[in-house]
Amino acid sequence: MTQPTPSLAAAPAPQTPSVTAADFPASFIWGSATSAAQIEGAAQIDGRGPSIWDRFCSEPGRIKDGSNTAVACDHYHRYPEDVRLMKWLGLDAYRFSFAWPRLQPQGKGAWNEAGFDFYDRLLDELLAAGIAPHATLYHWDLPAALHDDFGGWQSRKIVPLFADYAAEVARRFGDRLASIATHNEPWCVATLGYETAQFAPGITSRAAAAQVSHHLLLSHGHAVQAMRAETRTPLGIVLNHTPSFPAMPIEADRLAARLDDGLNVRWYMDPVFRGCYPQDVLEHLGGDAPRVAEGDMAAIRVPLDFLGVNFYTRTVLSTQQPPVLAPGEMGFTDMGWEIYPQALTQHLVRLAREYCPPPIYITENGMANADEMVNGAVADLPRIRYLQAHLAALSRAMALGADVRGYFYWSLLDNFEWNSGYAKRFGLVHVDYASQQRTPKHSAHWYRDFIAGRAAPPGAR
Ligand code: GCO
Repeated sequence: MTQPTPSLAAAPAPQTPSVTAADFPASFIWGSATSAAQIEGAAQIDGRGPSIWDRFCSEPGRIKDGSNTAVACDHYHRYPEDVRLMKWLGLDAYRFSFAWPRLQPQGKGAWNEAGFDFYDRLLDELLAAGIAPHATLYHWDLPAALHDDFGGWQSRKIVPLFADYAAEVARRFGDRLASIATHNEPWCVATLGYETAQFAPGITSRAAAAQVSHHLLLSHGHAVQAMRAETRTPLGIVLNHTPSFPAMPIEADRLAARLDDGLNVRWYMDPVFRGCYPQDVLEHLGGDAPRVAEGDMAAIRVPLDFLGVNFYTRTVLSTQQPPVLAPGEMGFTDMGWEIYPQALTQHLVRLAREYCPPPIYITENGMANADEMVNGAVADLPRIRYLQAHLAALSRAMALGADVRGYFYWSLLDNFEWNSGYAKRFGLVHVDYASQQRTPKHSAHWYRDFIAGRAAPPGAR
């Protein structure tokens, strides 16, 4: 069945947003997010094993500015200062990821106690500051040994290993974590890592990418099951959703948008919440479709406590030559991504209607901006506008029935933006990589004031 996809012509015009935190429920969680490989540094310290991203960075031409993750924001050593920044911001919650190669350098076998000690200290610091830690198990830094041994995510052998790692984290830290997500953006891992080679490990095979996506999903199901035996903390998965729009109200563009939606959204939502892959995408993949064993789909469709949605932009699909481009009425970010907040409203409402998902967290939303430090200040007005517009769009979605419980701005700090290196800045806080000095941008002040305007909790009224 072909679902109607909204056309550009029908899209509502951007509105002037005027939302405040008091417009959200008092229990709504305000946070910010990071990931291990992007901020920690200390790549060869205290027994951490190499990851596929360390490897990828060392291959000439892979990272636009030739940089690597060896030092990044040096968060491994500066985490107390970073937690102080979070407290100054007034955050309720912080989303971070565990580096698997720091906890288990070979991806199997011995655990690295120095790695567990680091996260132990980080969690203590967060909890002492009254900030709830939301963890992700896999934000792309696969232990390189697993790739060398059997091709990493390409092999089914990784599934029980990931479940073991998940269970160990849940056993050690479950009681101090506010939530655990298995994977971050499996679409990026599979497609950018194994089909387009933009990300580690840099492979170009559609069949490999499809098989990787299945192993990621299967490992999610097995990991959730393994963690349930160890902890009562809420468990879920984080998916990146970039809604697909036809450029013109013509059949060819609609079909292109429908397929793009299948590859990005439904390929992950359908197995997780319905226990099947979408038929149209299976047909599109043909002989490249993944091998699925009996029982896999039931294992993937494990009950979840939350769904994390990462939303940045939309994709406009055009079959014309030359292609019809996204109009960008609200402009484009420094990544070249169109700013289109109304797709967030539309998409969250659609998810609620089509999937009845568990409570949703916006686990990432934010923009890269060509920030400049002038006289010690970063006046990042475009980021403030982006935030305002997306929070207004989120509030509209909630008024229309989307059950969203929290919002995490991406990112707390400027950091290693994968194959863009350090050239793209997403942070609320500016990082001078030479001195490691942190400077809150104007957007950080704005977000701080915004959060401070929240509704008082019922007991405090
Ligand atoms: C993600 C990425 C982040 C990126 C951000 C901006 O989860 O999408 O993991 O690490 O930095 O999305 O591209």
